[in-house]
Amino acid sequence: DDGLKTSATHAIPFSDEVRSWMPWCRSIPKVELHAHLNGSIRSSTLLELASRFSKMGTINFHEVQAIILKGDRSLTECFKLFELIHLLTTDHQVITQITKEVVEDFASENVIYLELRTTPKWNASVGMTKKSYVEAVFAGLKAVETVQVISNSLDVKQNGLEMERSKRIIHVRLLLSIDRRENTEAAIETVQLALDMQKFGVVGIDLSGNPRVGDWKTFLPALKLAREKGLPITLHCGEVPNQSEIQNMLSFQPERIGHACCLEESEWAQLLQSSIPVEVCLTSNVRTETVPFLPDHHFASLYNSRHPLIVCTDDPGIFGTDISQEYALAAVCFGLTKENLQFLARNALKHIFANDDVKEELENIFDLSVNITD
Ligand code: 6MZ
Repeated sequence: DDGLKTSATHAIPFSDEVRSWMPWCRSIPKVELHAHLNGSIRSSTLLELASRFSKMGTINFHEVQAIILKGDRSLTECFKLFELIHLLTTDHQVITQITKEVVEDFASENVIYLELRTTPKWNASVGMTKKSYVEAVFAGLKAVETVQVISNSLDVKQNGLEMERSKRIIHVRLLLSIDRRENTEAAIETVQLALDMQKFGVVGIDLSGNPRVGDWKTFLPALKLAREKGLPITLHCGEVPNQSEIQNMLSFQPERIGHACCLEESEWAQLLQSSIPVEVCLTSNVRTETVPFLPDHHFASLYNSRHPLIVCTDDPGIFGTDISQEYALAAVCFGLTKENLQFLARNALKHIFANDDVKEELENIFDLSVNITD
């Protein structure tokens, strides 16, 4: 199926052209660095879960179905949907299942390195702690069937990659997210958990959640702890206009930022000067109306300034997109060539949080594939 997942709206134009780019965009190896686990769930799985919950009388299936299938949604509606999704997924088995499916879906788009981010959650009623939540995510990585998942360097040594050379490989690492609704203590708990679980494949910290909620000062102690311990950080920055926060974030010099939509001129200059790589999420920004019209997206300015950027999906499940489609949109809206896209895909490796061995291995895969996909 080479069809576009989203119906074209006035904000995302040129659907025929985008469609024609899809097979090629799918065929090249890619790196995904900004994808939220619960935002990447298949709609079919969400509907299945909704049906299960409605049979128990907890929710009304038709109401939930209407919400899930709705196309465009504002940023506020988006966070309402996340509350609903979390209601359906707060259970170890479900977390394991969705992780497995999400990794299989990224692998089917030829993603060879995935940094998946998720907010560790606790829920006493199902015996869930932040730690057991993350363990359920790792169990999902082990359950993947369609490709061989490598999530840490021990995997490579113990499992002997040679055994399964017939299967394609995807490297998956986790970022643990701090939700902006959390207090300092909860944020620190997440950082400590990330530190404890580095050996299993946690490689960094993300700050995300409703950008209209929470205060920079609340998260700073946790972020400083991560920094002190050498854990890389990516921040959702400038999803809404909030000058003082944007300035604080840029001055903190995180290893990467996501979005960077609502920067004033001086902040924009600060960003360009900083060389902090930006995770760009085209469809997400347009769907949530943080960027009104795709061809006006700041991708163009970043790209033309040769600022490091990474094409990412954000929440492919809820925005009806996938990483190949994001590359196709970039090609069509900003007039990029195949060579430009291949450069972007390979260049993303420079900004991964996994170690240099992984980078080198993946660079080889890219270089081998260039001849095949020309
Ligand atoms: C900010 C977002 C987001 O962590 O439960 N999340 N945070 N901006 C966005 N742009 C649309 N999209 C997703 O995945 C879902 C969570 O990721 C964050 C929100 O905190 C959301 O609840 P996990 O796996």
